[in-house]
Amino acid sequence: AVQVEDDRTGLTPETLKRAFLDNLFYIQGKFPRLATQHDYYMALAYTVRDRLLQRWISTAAAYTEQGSRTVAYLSAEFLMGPQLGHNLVNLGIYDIVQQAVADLGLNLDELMEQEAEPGLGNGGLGRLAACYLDSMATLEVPSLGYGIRYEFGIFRQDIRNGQQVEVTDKWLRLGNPWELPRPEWAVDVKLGGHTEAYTDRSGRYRVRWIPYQVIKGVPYDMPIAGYRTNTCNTLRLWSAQAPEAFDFEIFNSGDYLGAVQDKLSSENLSKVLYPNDNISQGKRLRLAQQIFFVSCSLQDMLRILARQGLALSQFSQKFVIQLNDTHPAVTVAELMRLLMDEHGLSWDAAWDITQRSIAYTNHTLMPEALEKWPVDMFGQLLPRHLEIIYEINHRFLEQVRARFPDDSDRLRRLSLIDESGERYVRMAHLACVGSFSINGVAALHTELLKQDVLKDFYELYPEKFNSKTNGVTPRRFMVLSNPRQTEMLNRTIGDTWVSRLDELKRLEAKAEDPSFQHDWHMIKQANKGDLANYMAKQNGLVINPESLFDVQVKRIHEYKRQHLNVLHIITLYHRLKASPNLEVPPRTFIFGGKAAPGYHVAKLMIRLVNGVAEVINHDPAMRDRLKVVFLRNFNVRLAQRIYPAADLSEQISMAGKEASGTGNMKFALNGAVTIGTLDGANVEIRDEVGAENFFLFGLTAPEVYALKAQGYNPWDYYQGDPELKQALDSILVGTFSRGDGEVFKPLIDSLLNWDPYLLLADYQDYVACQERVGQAFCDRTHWTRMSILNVARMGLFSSDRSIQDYCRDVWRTPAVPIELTD
Ligand code: 26Y
Repeated sequence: AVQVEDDRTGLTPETLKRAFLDNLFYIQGKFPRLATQHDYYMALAYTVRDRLLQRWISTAAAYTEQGSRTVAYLSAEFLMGPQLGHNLVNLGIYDIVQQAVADLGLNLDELMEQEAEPGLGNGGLGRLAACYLDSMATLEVPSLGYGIRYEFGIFRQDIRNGQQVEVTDKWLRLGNPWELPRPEWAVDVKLGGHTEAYTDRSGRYRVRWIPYQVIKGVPYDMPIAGYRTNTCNTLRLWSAQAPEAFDFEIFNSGDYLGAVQDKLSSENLSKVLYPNDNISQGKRLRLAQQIFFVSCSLQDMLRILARQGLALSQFSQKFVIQLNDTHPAVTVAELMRLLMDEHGLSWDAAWDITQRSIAYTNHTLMPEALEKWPVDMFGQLLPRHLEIIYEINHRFLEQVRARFPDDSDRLRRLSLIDESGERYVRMAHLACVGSFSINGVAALHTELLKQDVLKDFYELYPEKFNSKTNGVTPRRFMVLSNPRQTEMLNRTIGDTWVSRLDELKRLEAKAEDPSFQHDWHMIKQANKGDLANYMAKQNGLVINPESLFDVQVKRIHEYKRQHLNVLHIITLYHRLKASPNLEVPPRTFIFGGKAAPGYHVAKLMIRLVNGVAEVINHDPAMRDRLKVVFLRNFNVRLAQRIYPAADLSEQISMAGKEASGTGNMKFALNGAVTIGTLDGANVEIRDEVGAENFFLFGLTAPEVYALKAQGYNPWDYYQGDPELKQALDSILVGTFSRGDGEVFKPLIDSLLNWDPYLLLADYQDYVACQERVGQAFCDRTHWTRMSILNVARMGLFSSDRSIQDYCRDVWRTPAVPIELTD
């Protein structure tokens, strides 16, 4: 018999080409003469999506039939990055598709460039959620990601006159082939209004919420394919719409324009991602976004439970809800409300389910990032939830009082309501009380939570606390982004490391092998050459690929201390001006990252990098010695270009401030050596790679606290170190702002008078450490060996390991292998 491959599932080159041209014709409505590169991208995306759908449907069928225990990962952010390439990798069809499009005279890289990346997150927290979805699918763990389908993701960053300019991210403009709208599963979310008590037919006290407004949430599903498994999980993102019924009433009352107006304000809810990272501003719309996606998601879970014929009492067996920080913490009150008010459960029954179902991950030690909502605002938007929170608090404080009699101070500290001034609802406290598990994202971070930020909760519930060190997916951050290193790894140790990253250990045997070292070095050089070409195009600079690529890419924040890096650059510049024969390797300093639009000091830091770049890059004496590059619009796509080309990874936050970091892991996995403080996961990275393969500097977290307690005076350091003084003075007099002595004054004043992140205290040690980096880089064999060993010892930092830890210790979710049905 003749075998005919189905056009929607077949994987031979001939079938792929036929499917591709078919989609170009029937979905894009184009033929080759008229098609744009974007049309071709769309045709290819649909071709890939068809192949995902087969897995997606089989997966959904299996979970439904088996009633599989499922992780509901609730996150206000999913920083997914471009989907086409990643899906090709996970489906195992990258090479064959590359060949198929080449046969049609097209270039896969160019097509991938057409995709607008879903930038539905700010930074680490959102990207972590995306890595975890990849790992859950790869490990065949049933999971549903729940979040918001922001119409505008994180803004695009332009640089004009050295300054950040924000441009709206219209990522949906040309359509999104990676989503399926599911209007049949839309749900209503109530906002505002008031509550009424009543007695139901059986004489029970009940509460009814009469909302001011109802908003419809429509789910859009994205497929999440595991790496070479049949599993294809779902990311379900909610889009806000005005409900039809609501329009209808106003239409009938004749207020047509008013109706359209109301529709707009409803749809505002999912309009834009708040661009703040690690700073909470207490905005009403942000709280509305949180209840919106939480309520939609919980209602969706209850629908799934019912459809599978399971009872409410089985909720916590069917689902485990992971809260990605406190952004979805209102889950605790909303689940209580749904179970009691909408499904008639008693308080005790509802509380039992709630508190068995929810687990909470904390991602920050920054006090200003801990979310708290003014009680008035909260009550106006969520009157019923405020009542429930008061009741939870009442019962909770009773327990505390029983455990710690006569400790009113402790009660005040633990209360869900901050009553020290204006009254606030403390979302981290709500999350702690309502969950069975509380975790930090690196060993040091979890310890600091226990000793400091959540100390009182630790004393109350030590059994809830656990640590889960973050991880990153090697599929996106190695296989897709660094094909050269991937190929070399495959050639050396086979290709099973992609889903068993600890197998990289086997590279250690090669670390001393001169021919292996040579090949390793050549790969890094080729990757640096690619990035140099990109920088030539973007920044108009001629970059020497032999120079040390010294890279700091991450959100711009004072605690991350990009300006400490700048102080080192200025110091090096002054040294080279004073001693032109100084023996230091040529360096290219590369920066990238966005500043929150309202964070003025962070924006000044960007301006300072660009000001220093302008002076150094135009100084003929610095040619072939120093270059400074600020790469605009750091996003997932750009990150994938940068990590493979880095020699040195800058992880220089003040100890005790960076919860974990994940960029640190991506750099090391790509063979960069780290210069860093003992902060976040740096501690564990150093333990793994060995102290001799890591450049450590700076105060430790306990030393930071001690210095602050003893009274820190930055002025002493300024006066005591001529090079530091010279660096700061040169900024102040306008050397890097075309003679303008005002521009950077707020930045320098803050350093000299306050310096909350101890830049001046760490400066000397940092500069000395950078000298050792420079010397080490000059010994190519030594440097290459360090690079190899960093990669070989990165096994622990796969997000697969993190997810296995969550599954074992928190979720108790068995894997569910999927068989393909057609
Ligand atoms: C309150 C709200 C405006 C807010 C929005 C975003 C608060 C925080 C954030 C984002 C936080 C974040 O990205 N935290 C990072 O999480 C990573 C993943 O765990 C850590 O690696 C990183 O150290 C931490 O800063």
